Amino acid sequence: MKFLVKLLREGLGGIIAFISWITRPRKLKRTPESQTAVENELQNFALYQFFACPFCIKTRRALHRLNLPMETRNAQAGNHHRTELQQGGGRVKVPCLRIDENGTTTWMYESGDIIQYLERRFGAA
Ligand SMILES: N[C@@H](CCC(=O)N[C@@H](CS)C(=O)NCC(=O)O)C(=O)O
Repeated sequence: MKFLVKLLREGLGGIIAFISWITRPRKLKRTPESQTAVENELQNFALYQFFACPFCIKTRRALHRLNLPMETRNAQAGNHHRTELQQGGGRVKVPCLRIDENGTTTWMYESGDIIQYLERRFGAA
């Protein structure tokens, strides 16, 4: 039964991920210099996520729209990124944005908060 629920959830998530992929929004355009500067900043960022989680799909969609090619880390069971998330952030909940800046690591949970933060920091002024 548990297996069936997992299969259904992941199947549905896969369909949502596919629909989201074929209806991807247009990417924000920056000058090449400004895009390079943004990508340098993104070296300090990573998104812990599951491929088929609807909240992660929503967040990845925002990354695409904001033209933020950020590293994504799979936090599914059995993956070492899950342990990092549990130990660093304090819980396994995705999406979670990890920001390593000025010698501090911030673990930001909640898709709405992550998207709002990225829009404020990297969105069009
Ligand atoms: N309100 C949260 C919901 C996130 C959420 O429920 N994520 C699920 C995966 S779809 C999760 O991490 N579940 C694991 C758990 O709760 O332990 C958001 O918008 O980010």
